[in-house]
Amino acid sequence: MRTFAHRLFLSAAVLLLAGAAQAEISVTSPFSRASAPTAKAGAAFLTLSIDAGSDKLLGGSSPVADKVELHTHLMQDGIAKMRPVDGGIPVTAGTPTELKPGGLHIMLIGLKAPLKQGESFPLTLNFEKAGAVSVNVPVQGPGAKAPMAEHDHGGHGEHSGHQH
Ligand SMILES: [Cu+2]
Repeated sequence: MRTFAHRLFLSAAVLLLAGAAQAEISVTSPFSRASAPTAKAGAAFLTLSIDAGSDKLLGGSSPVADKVELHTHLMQDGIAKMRPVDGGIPVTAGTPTELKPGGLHIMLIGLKAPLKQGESFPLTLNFEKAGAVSVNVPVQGPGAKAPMAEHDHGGHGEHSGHQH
């Protein structure tokens, strides 16, 4: 079980880091959007925070895509365009870094299968100091702009599929 071994390794790594009083990275509110059957790319959004000092997100990997890139949106001639981020995404204590639709995001390039609403996939993020941090990313509706609220697990599932 590669995944299990991987988790054990991560736990051990986290314990070692804690022992050395290293800053700890938190990845919260991850979400992705359902992709069209023919889509070759998808995106993931999440919030990064660190309890002390600073670190930098350098890249990542996921079994659902050939390649994971860090992107941002820039306005060019009045049109929002995606660009790969140069030099990584910094995370500083006290200021959570939000990756969200229309801004910084994690691009999943070369999707191996469509992302389906209600499913989730693993994503490993690589940080300059903290190394690999894994999260599970739930897939929401195609127009989702934010992760589903914690208290909203039942009943309003359809709501996340609407574009407002
Ligand atoms: Cu992108």
